[in-house]
Amino acid sequence: MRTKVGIIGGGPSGLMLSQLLDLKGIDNVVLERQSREYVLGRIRAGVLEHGFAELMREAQCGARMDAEGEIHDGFYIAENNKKMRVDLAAHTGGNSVVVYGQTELTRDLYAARDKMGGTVIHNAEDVKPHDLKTDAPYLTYRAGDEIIRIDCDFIIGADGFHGVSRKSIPGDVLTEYEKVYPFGWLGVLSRTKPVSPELIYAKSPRGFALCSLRSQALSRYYIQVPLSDSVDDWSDDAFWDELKARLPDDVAARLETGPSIEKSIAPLRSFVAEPMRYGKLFLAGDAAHIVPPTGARGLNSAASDIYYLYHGLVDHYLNGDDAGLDSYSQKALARVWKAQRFSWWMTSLLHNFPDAIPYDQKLQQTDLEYLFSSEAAMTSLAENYVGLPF
Ligand code: RFL
Ligand code: PHB
Repeated sequence: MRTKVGIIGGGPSGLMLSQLLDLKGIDNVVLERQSREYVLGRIRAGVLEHGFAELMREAQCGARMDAEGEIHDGFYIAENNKKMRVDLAAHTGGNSVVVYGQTELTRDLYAARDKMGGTVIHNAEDVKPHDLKTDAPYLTYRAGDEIIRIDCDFIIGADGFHGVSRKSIPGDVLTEYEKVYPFGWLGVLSRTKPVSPELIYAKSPRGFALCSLRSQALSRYYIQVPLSDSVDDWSDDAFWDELKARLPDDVAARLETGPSIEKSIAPLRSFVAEPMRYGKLFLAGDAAHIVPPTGARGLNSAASDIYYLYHGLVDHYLNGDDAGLDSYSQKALARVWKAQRFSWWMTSLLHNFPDAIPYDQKLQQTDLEYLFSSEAAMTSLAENYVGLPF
């Protein structure tokens, strides 16, 4: 088989790039290790920044997001039994975010790929990129007993944090920066009415909690838990009790509880791999960088990589200009690091750190007080949360 762009990973990054390239007539193939059902069963992001939503529209996949997603122009930070509102619109010249689940947007991207007759190969085992430093790179994968080869001009590693792409860059070329936090988030999805029309990020002496939503009938809640906890340690009742104990009294009193329809723990980690290009291989999204979910930046950072790559590849194929591809790693990383900084800051502001000394706790308290007393600090939070320009 031969294609122009071989894409490893059929998550949001890989599917979005595939769709955008196809719309420009640039032939590509997506290789996904899992089944479609498995990919659509993962519950992840809920908040999309403006730039991501724009890219969905450019990919001709924005109709359902625009009809069913909710525009949010603010959220709350709760502490000490009080809720304080972050007015995103007022601090960003009217900007906002879209609440629309990653599961739904992935479904929309699959539907768009099907409609255009795009090639997305599922259950592709042992995917391997080869000859990345030559002009004839290729991919292989296994389907049953058969090894299939795909010759490409470029290979895109959009295969998430545990993928094969980053691992195929030699160790002496790649620098990895990592910070592992001493806690995770236990998330619950439930068919209940959300406790608040806008998200609530709650700081509490018992640990962080987040009230989010997927729709007016589907709620998504998270609580900070020690890394040693497992999902089996948390019955639904124990989860609801702990969540209530971390929320302001009036919010806890209104909380509608019900059976969980999904429950999972995600460890919190910050990670960046540099550079994001090795010969004909380009890394994008979680394959190159991940953030703790506190700032809702993960998927949104992936979107800016895809934006730069898409334009770089279009310039290469349609205009014979390689400047965009040559500057990809540098441009993408500049924005990636800003998302890293913001996610680290929001995580540090709102979580309980088991090894914090009283001095650290005072600084954390002061950081929060400063935020709600300074227009400049609030503007900085708001412009990062809605997303810096691509
Ligand atoms: P993905 O989604 O991990 O997709 C990668 C795909 O590659 C496949 N794969 C392989 N395929 C072939 N061969 C291999 N060897 C392969 N290895 C892996 C995988 O099966 C998978 O289908 O990466 P992508 O596309 O870069 O997308 C990144 C986002 O998924 C991620 O950044 C966000 O979910 C992060 N995130 C959030 N981001 C936001 O912007 N806003 C949010 O509100 C938000 N909330 C969250 C989040 C992530 C969370 N978790 C669970 C980590 C909330 C949570 C709880
Ligand atoms: C979510 O709804 O899953 C969500 C929302 C905001 C975050 C992280 C996750 O910061």
